[in-house]
Formats: sequence, structure tokens, C-alpha cells
Amino acid sequence: DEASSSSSLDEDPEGDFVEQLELQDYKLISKIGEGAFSKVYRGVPRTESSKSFLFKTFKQVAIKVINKKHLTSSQKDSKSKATSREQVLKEVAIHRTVSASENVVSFVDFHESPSYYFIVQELLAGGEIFGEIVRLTYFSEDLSRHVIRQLALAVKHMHSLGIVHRDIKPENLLFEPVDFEPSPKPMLRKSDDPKSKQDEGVFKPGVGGGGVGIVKLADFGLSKQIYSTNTKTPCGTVGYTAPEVVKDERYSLQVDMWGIGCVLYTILCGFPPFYDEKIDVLTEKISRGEYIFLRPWWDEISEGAKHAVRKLLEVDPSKRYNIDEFLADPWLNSYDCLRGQALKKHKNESMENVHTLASKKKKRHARHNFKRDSSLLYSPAAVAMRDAFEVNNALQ
Ligand code: 3AM
Repeated sequence: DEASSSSSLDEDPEGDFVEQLELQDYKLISKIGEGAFSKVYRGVPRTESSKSFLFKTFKQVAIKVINKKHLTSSQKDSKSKATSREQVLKEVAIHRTVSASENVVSFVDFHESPSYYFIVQELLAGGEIFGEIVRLTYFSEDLSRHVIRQLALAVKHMHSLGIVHRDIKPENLLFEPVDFEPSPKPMLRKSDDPKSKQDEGVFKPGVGGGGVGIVKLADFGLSKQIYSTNTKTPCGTVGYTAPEVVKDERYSLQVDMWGIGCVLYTILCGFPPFYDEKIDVLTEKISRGEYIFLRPWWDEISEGAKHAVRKLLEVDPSKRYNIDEFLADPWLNSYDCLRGQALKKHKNESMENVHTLASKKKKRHARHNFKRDSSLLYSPAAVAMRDAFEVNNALQ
């Protein structure tokens, strides 16, 4: 019944819920975090289970537990109402499909009990990149490149399958931390010049600021397959499609590029490109692409990085970088570790004078809202989708 199903999870988050939750193959260890409709637990596959092979591959897993009650409750939030069993199954299907990429959080398993859904996935010990932004304030150009390149590879994989993520934001980027010793020597390849190879340090992900290793894209709750992934389908089939449909498909993939642009902007300076407390003002700013490289935060950021941001935050999706164009971007492909480090040091010094307590507070406040409502900040598609949900709900 309703009461017992809620107490099993909501009131005793550290307990052993396996019996109540009918999750025989995994043991839940502790709660990692909470999403809008789910709680995420660290878990281990049970060795005695028939799926013990999982134990070898994934010693620990992250289990997203979705309480069915929360999905069906008639909350005011239109997003909750729109979320349904079909959406959970769709999320699972898409996650399964895109899981092969090294930069996508691996899908492990899916279970359903009378009260819960369980999406079992690989555990990334670092948590969200969002947390790293809060911790470091902003990333060096090297670290930004390291993070954004991996995000781009994940998006490349998804787009090549005709799948659009639609919710790219720092909260949906998880990472594996790495330990590294700061070194006076460049740890990243300085150039492609073979003569400089001897001076090259060993490539260590994360060097350039912060211990961020591998970065993976997560959360496929808003993802959508927009055309057949069957590449063997003769082009003739596509040939019958109306131009505006073909365009829409292409353009809707482009919303992810906008998302990458927002993430890149945010990690480089520490605040998002579009922000306003009033949602209609924010929407207006987004639709006009009204953002600036705010001084002094952007003063020392390279022209190459700014160019990449401009090409990603291009209002016209046909002019916006597509994933292949972005992967070929000169800034994304440059290795300039030393300069990045030097700039970072310089910036830290100048930042101290600039950051009054008030501006710090304002920024924190902005970040707070940004986390709470960031799907609205990131993609024009998310805004459009929310409006569509509202219209739908009004009609029902
Ligand atoms: O609630 P917070 O922000 O602390 O990092 C994710 C987020 O943490 C974490 O669960 C929370 C809700 O999404 N999370 C989700 N998937 C994860 C995974 N595969 C994960 N942490 C590690 N590995």
C-alpha cells in the first residue's frame, strides 16, 4: 500500500531496502544524491546472484531508484505529470542504445518492482562536473578542453545514432577523479611537432586544473530518437521526407550543440551565458542569443575559446557548429597546457581584486538558481518542451 511503500525508501535512506524493493541482484549501500523524480544509490551486485558476472565488470554501481508514486502523483509541476512509465522505459531503451560510447555512463541493468523502477548504471566516483565548477569557481582552458572534448565525443556517438540528448548541462556530466602531482613540465602534448615529443610528459587526464579524469554524459530522461538508426535503410526512404522534417531532424540535433556551448561558456568563467530571475526575460535573452563575454572574467580567455563559444551559441541552428565541425575546431584540438596554467595563475591573482564579497554572493545566488532550474537555461528546446507540456496539460 501507499504508506509502506513510501516509508521503505523515504524514511530510512541508509537501510537495507532490498527485500522491500525486490531488488535481488544488488545491495544498496548508501544514497549518493537526489534528482527530480529519483534517488541515486551506490550499490554492489550480489555475488551469489545469477548476474555475478556483473560483479567482475562493475564492482560498484549507481542505482537510480524511481518511486512510481512520484511519477503518478498529481503535482502542480507539469513535468511530473508528463513523466510516465513509457518515459522511464524510453529512457532505459535510449540509455541501452547509447551506452557503447566511452564517454557515456554505461547502462548495466533495469528492474521494475510494484513500487519502483531501478536503473542500474556504472558508478562515477567524482559525481557531477557541476560540483567541480562550484569547487574550482571556473576551469582553466586546458581542463575546459579536456571536459568539453569528452562531452563532444559522447554527443558525436549519440548524434551518429540519430539520438538527441536535449538536456546537456554540468549536472549531467559525471566524472571519475584522478590523482595527479602538479608538475612544472607540461603534462599534455604541447604540439603535434614530433621534435617536441621528447619533452612531452605522459598524458594524464585532468592535468590543467582539478583532478577530473574521464568524463561521461548521463541522464537520458529527455533524450529522443529522431530518425531511424538503421543506416542500411536506403536513402530513398529518407527521400520521401518533407524538407522541413529533414531540417527539423538536423536542427533538433543542433540543440545539443547549443547545450555544449552553454556548458563551455559556464566552465570557462564560472557562470552561465544566459541568466535572469524572470523566466520570460531569460527566454527572450536565449531566443535572441543575447549573451556577452562579461568583463573582467572573460578578459584573459583566449580568442580561440571565445570563437568556439560563438560558433556554438549561434541562434540560427544551420549556422551553429554541428558536432563534426566542433570536433574539428582549432581550439578544441590545441594542446596548450603551459599557457593555460600561466593564465590560470594570472587570473587567480586578478580575480582576488575583482571579487568583492557582494559579487561573490550574487554569483553564488545565481548558481543556486542555475542548479535548480538549469534545464530552462540550457536549451531552447527545453523551454519549448515545457511550454508544450503546459499546453497538453491544459487541454487534458
Ligand atoms: O544529488 P547530487 O547532485 O549530489 O551526481 C549525481 C547527483 O548527485 C548522482 O546522483 C545525484 C542525482 O542525479 N549520480 C547519478 N548518477 C550517478 C552515477 N552513475 C551519480 N553518481 C555517480 N555515478
